[in-house]
Amino acid sequence: MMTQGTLLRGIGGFYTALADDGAAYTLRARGKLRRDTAPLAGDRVEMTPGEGERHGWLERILPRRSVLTRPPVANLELLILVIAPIPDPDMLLIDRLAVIARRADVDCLVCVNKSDIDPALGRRVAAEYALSGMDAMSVCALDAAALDGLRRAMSGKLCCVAGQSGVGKSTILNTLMGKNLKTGGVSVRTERGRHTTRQAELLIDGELRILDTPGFSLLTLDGVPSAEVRDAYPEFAEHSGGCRFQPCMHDREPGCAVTAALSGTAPQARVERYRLLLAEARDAERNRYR
Ligand SMILES: Nc1nc2c(ncn2[C@@H]2O[C@H](COP(=O)(O)OP(=O)(O)O)[C@@H](O)[C@H]2O)c(=O)[nH]1
Ligand SMILES: [Mg+2]
Ligand SMILES: [Zn+2]
Repeated sequence: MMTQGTLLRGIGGFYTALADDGAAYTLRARGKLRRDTAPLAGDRVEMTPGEGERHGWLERILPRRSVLTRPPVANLELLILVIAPIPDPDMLLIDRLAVIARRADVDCLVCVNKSDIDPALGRRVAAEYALSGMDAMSVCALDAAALDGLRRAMSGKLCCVAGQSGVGKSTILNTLMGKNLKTGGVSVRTERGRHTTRQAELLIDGELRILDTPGFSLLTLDGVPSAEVRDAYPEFAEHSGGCRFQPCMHDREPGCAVTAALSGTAPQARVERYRLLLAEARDAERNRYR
C-alpha cells in the first residue's frame, strides 16, 4: 500500500514520516534513493508503511518547491526572522538570512519579539523594512494573544523560525503550539541536560507546520554571486534604472539613483548593511577565482 506524507526528520538512516491520514511511520531509504536525492525534513514523500513494529520504506521524494542546504530543509514557504531588544539585535544576520531565503524562493517575515521590554524597536524595524517586501511584526512570546497576527501569517504554510540564540524562538513555538520545548531561560530537568535541537524536525499542530532547526548559525553568503545579493533587495528596483552606471551595484558608484533616493530615509539602514554583505560576497568571489 503506497501512502503520501511529509518527512518529519531523519536520524541515523531512519526517517520519520507523517502520512496525510495523520499516522506517523518509521522508514528506511534504499541507497539509490539517498544517493539520487538526500531526503530532507519537509520533503513530500511516497512510502510503503511497515506492518506492526517493522519499519517501512521511503519510496520516492516528490518534486520540491524550495530547498535550503544550510539548514537542510525542503519545501519551506515562510522563514520567520526573529529579533528582540535583548540580546542586541544582529540585523546583519537577519538581512543575510533574507538574501538566502529570497534566492531559494522562500518568503520572509521579520518578527520583533519581547515587545514588553521595548515596544519602540518593533516600530523602528518596521520602518527600516518598509520597502523590503517583508512584513515586520511586533510580538510578545509570553502572551498568546500577542502572537495572533504571527499565527495567522504562519497558518497553512511550512514555516521555519530563525534568529540569534536567546531572542525567544523556543518560547514563541511553545506559546503557539502549546508544546513543551525547552527554552534557554527556564531550567528543565532532562537526562541529557539542556535540550538542543541537533536535527531539523517538523512540528505539526493543526494549521501550524513548523520546522525546528538549529542550523541557521552556520550561514554565510559564500557561494552567492554578488549580483544575486543585489537582486535580493526589492528596495532597489524602483530606482536602479536611474543609476549612471548600468548595471550598478548601488555601492559607492557616482550618480547612483538608489543612494540618492534612499539616503536619509529609514530603509537606508538596510542599504548600508547590504553594502557589508556585498563586500562579503565579493571577498568570497575573489578567493574562489584566485
Ligand atoms: N520579556 C520577555 N522575555 C521573553 C520573551 N520571549 C522569550 N523571552 C525570554 O527570553 C529567553 C530566551 O528565550 P528562548 O525561547 O530560549 O530563546 P531562543 O534561544 O531563541 O530559543 C527566555 O528567558 C525567555 O523566557 C518575551 O516576549 N518577553
Ligand atoms: Mg531555543
Ligand atoms: Zn545604483
